[in-house]
Amino acid sequence: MTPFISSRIVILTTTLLCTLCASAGANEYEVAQNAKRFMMKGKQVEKMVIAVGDTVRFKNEDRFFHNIFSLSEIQSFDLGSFRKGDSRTVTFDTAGVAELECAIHPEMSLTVDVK
Ligand SMILES: [Cu+2]
Repeated sequence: MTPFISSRIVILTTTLLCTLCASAGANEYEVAQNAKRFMMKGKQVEKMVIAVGDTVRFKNEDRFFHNIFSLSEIQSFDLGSFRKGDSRTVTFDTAGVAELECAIHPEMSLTVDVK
């Protein structure tokens, strides 16, 4: 095998492995906004622990708009306002703690601990 071909195989293999490890084990969680609370599987949640690379789907189950934003150092975002039945997703790609709030309902907050 020529050095050229073997180095190409190494690059291809590395690329394939990295693609697999990036997708392996990544979970998607659904967090509903219901009665101005964050809910997971029907129970109120104030803090959740996820892994780097996991995605959280936020689904509005209330009859009014919700918004979700984070000013946290690990990940800052603003999902805008979305109506009943609509959802928005966030993939957390940095370890640390993110504090999420709703700009419309200041009493709503959720801590996402990304391990
Ligand atoms: Cu809200």
